[in-house]
Parts: sequence; C-alpha cells; structure tokens
Amino acid sequence: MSNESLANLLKEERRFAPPAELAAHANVTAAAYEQGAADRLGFWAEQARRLSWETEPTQTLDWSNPPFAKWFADGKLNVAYNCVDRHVENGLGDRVAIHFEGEPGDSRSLTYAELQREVSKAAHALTELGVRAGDRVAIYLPMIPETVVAMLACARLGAPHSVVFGGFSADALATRINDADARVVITADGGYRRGKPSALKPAVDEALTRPGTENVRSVLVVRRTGQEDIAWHEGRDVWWHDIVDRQSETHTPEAFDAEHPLFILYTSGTTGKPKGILHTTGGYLTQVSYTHHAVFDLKPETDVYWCTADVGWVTGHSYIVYGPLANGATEVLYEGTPDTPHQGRWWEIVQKYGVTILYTAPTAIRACMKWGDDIPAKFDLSSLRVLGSVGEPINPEAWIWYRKHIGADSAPIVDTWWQTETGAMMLSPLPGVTATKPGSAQLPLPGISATVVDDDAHEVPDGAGGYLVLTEPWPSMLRTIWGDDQRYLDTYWSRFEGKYFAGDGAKKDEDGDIWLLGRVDDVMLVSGHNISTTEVESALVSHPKVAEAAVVGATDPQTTQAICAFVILRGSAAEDEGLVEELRAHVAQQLGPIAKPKRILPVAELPKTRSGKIMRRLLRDVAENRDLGDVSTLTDSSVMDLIQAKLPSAA
Ligand code: 6R9
Repeated sequence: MSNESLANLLKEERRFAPPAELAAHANVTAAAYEQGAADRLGFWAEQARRLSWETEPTQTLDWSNPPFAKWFADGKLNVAYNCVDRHVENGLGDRVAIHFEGEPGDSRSLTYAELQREVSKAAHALTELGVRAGDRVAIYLPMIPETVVAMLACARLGAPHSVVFGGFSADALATRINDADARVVITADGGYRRGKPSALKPAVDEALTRPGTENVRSVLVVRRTGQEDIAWHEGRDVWWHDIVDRQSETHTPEAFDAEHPLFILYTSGTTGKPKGILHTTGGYLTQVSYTHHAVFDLKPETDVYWCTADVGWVTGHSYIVYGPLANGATEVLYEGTPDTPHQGRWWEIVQKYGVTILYTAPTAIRACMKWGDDIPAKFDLSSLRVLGSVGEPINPEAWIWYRKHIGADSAPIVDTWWQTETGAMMLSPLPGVTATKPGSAQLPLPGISATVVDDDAHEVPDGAGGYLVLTEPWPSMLRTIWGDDQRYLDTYWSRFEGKYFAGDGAKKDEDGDIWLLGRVDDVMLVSGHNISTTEVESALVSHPKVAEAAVVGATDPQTTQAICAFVILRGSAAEDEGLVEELRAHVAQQLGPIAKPKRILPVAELPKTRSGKIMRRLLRDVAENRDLGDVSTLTDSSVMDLIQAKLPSAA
C-alpha cells in the first residue's frame, strides 16, 4: 500500500442517542471506560470474577514473552461448570437455556438442568471412547442442541474441540482433522437445509480415507434426519443415542489451568493453508462473558437472546455457546436458512419466542432489504430491544433499514468488530452509553486498546485513515496458530513492532471514532489515492435501486487501479440504459469524483464465503479477465459462472 492514507470520503452525519429507559438501567455505564483506561489489568481481574474459579488467579497477565500471552495463569476452572452447573447450583435449573427451532418446524427447549444432564452424559460417553484431557475432538454437526452439548462435553473434559462448519467439504474436513490430529469425530447423519435433509456422515467417511486422518479411532453419530442408507464402519462408528443415553446423569468436572487449550478454530484467510487459531480457557471465558453482558445489556432473567450465526464460526463459539451460557442466558438456536419455508421465517421466530436481543450479519440484513420491507412488517417484532451486527462493515443504509424495519426505530444497533483471532468483541458501541453512528464500530470496548496507524506505525490524527491495530494484549486473544508459532509471529506481529496487525483498513473520523474500511488486501489504489471498497459499496447501497454491492480495484494503465462495481438491484429496479450512469453519478455525488466507478455491472448474486463475507478476490479475477483462483470456500460456485457470463456486456 502506498504512503498516502486512505481517503476519508464518507461523511455520515446521522446520530442516534441511546433510549433513555435502556440508558437508565444499563449493565455498563461510561464509568467502565475510565476504569479500563485507568487500570486495564485491574479492570480485567475484576471481570474474571464474573466466573467461578476452583482456584482464584492471583496473577492477571504474564507478558514476559510477548506476543505469547498468559492470562490468569495460576487460576483453575472448568468452562462447562461455568456455563451450566453453576447456574443449576444457583437455583436456575428450570430456566430455559436453549429454545431449539429445527428447520422443518420441530422445536424443543432445554433447561439448564437438562443441559447439565446432557453434557454430563456426553462427557461420560467421550471418556468411554477414550477421550482424555488434551485430546483433540473434531465436531462436524448441523445447528442442533447436540452440537452445543458436544462442545461443552469436550470443554468439561479439557479436550480441545475443533468445530468444522457443516457446509465444508470432505477435503476441508480432512485437512482440519489432520492438522489438529483429532482422535474422535462427532457428526450427524445430516441436518436440514433449504427444506430438505442434507447428509453429513458421507463427508466424514470420505475424509477419513485421506492420509493423515489415521488417528481417528471413533466417529460419534447423532441421528437427526433418520436417513436409512447410512454407511456404517463397525468398530469405529457409534450412534450418539446408543452410547450417550445409557450414561450417568451426574459427572464431576475437573478444573483445568486457565491457559489449558479450549478450542482450535480454522480460519482460511486469503492464501495458504488454513490457520488453526488456538484459544484457551480463563481469559477467553472472561472476555466473552463480559462483552456479552456489556454490549447486549443482557438481563438473563428477562431477555431472550438470538445469535443467527452458525456454531461453525467464531461468532457461534463465543456468542451462541460460551458467552451467553456463561451468563445464564435464554437463547434461540435455529437450524436452517432465513428463507425456508418463507422469507419471514426469522421474524416468525422472533415473534414466537419474544426475542429481545438479535445478533446477525450485514449480509443477512441486506438480503432482507432485498426481499422487501413488507415481510418483517407482517410480524410482531416489538420485543426486540438491542440489535447487533458482525462480520463485515455494515453499510449505513443497511444499518438504517435494520433500525427502522426490525428495531422499530428505537432499538440501538451495536456494530461489533472482532475476529476469530481476537476471540471476543473488541470495538463496539455500548447500547446504554454511545450515541451511535450508522456504519461505525466506533470505539474500543472498556479494557481494550486499539487505534489506527499509518505505514510507519504512527497513530493517525482524527480525520485520517490507515490500519487498525491492537496496542495491548487482551484476555481472549489467540495464543498462537496451532503447531506454528512462527506463522503466528509473522502474520500478526511483524508488520508493526509490538502491535497486533488485524489486516483491516480503518479511519478515524473528526470525533476520533473508528470506521472499518475492509480488509487491507481489498483497498484500492486509484490515481495515488487509497480508496476503501467499503465506502464505495456503501455509497452504492445508499441508492434506492441498489440492494447490495461489491467493489474491487482492477489493474488500469492510467490510474493504477480502476474501480469496478458489481451490484444487485432491488426487487423492482430495472436494468435500463441510464442506470449505470445514474449510479456512477450518485457515487461521485456521495464521495467525490475520484471514487466514481469506471465500470458497474448489475449481477444476480455475489460470491460469498460460507460465513457470508463477499469474496472480492474472485471479482478481481473477473474484472482483470483472469482465471478464477480457489473457489472452494464459496457458498455456491455457480454464482461465478453467472457473473462471468454477463461480462461481455460490461465496460
Ligand atoms: C467475528 C468475525 C474477521 C474479519 C475482520 C473484518 C470483518 C468483522 C466487522 C468486520 C467491519 C465489523 N469484520 N466484524 N468489519 N465491521 N463489525 O467475523 O470473525 O470470521 O474471523 O472475520 O471480519 O474484516 O478482520 P472472522
């Protein structure tokens, strides 16, 4: 990237104060920022007391060998005990932990007491299969209660889990089993996706034929879809109901060191083999618990919380499993897609359970915008009081739509920036404190130190752009890349000395609030200006005819890169002659002539990763007439054929 800072193009003037009622009773007030700034370690030591420790830690942070952190190193605790048993001991056994909603419409609620029995039985079953503390267990399951039970059973035994998203192929699963050297795989016959059963077990069978997976001795199989023709490997495969159901319902948890590994989660990144991000116990649980309490203002007695992510992503780990359950929340777990059997399915679920806190991703919000305002309007969404967003920068127009059509123009939106590597939220407004700005994650949470720096690692002044960095260690930080300390150093700690490089472009506005501008690899260089893909996309989405946009820089002889935009039009908009000119003029008017796209191509779909992030790399290949790179992480690879087929009409 050149020395020129990211152009600070977008000017967003709208502000939304917290609702008075929420502010008056907020879990966290502005004092937390002062406390975190005055004594960061003292602040986190206090948050660690949210947990129940078998041995209380006396040490907060050991940073004697940076960047290898140890948090609460002399403390001991059991994560599953903290997420389940202690709530039962505190008299909350009858509280619902999970309202499960299957895609075909089956539903089932588990109380904390029931969850305790299920986790205990599963822990005994894993022990019978030979799982011991430190053994890795791969989990390849749909979004069903057994997935949460399996993760907690592993945590209870100190056996790090590696959850692999159920949409991944046999190859991706084999690579991950191999890298973590997993000993047991927990899977299901299948799950329900888009109205039909989708098999999982065959992918496990195939993965286990690949070299490097020989150490897997057992495959534990949950029966979900009941398909008849499932292949069975005697001696290796075991039905969940055969082994789990007959176990004792009581199990004594063992306490582990705070730095005992809790899980490995693979993140693909843009190049190279997937990185096994390693998270440990005490610091991770402290920060997911605190942030879930602070950012969602969770009142566990009355709130019904719903995070729509898949458990296969970090959002599912931290904000479906560990954060909410550590806090004794009641939450919804939904198996399927938002448009099955109809495009109002999510809103029907909000109405059915009286969901009060909803946490979802910009890609889903933009899909709902495209489907139309009339769909959510058919349901009673008045229970919602806090709305969260995560995964990508949220375009201001999508933010406004979310607030207006889902949040009754009153629920605060918390735009939470974080990563698999950070383990928990790092930047976000606080719903009872912050006057929110559409499209900005705004500021580091209490106890977190983050800023924006230029190429030479100097902090940029307000109004300027650069790179987001984290300047102090935080409790839920990754500890390393599994089996590859050098890659951990090279990837995150070598770009700016002593600072964690997140890989995201960002700017500070005139108030010092932070705006995320997309991955650094995606930033465009146009006639000597660094221009953010996010800002041009947001300008396009602010046009009434555009539902979604993806912008890339394509090599250009005159301007180094030329801005090339792919847009999805809103339902009623026609792809007529003047449209492209109209959109170019709109961007120029919103951001300035420098940001005017050279090409705009209306398309039916955009290439997305399975966690819903736009894959700009592939669009760059298209814009530069190259063969497509690796498409294996795409949700639907036929999308690229459709886009390429449209290409001759462009330019
Ligand atoms: C939690 C999660 C991490 C990357 C991150 C950034 C993008 C996530 C964001 C956001 C802008 C937000 N990202 N939240 N960008 N605003 N609120 O998504 O983890 O899958 O590891 O992705 O996602 O680019 O670096 P992960």
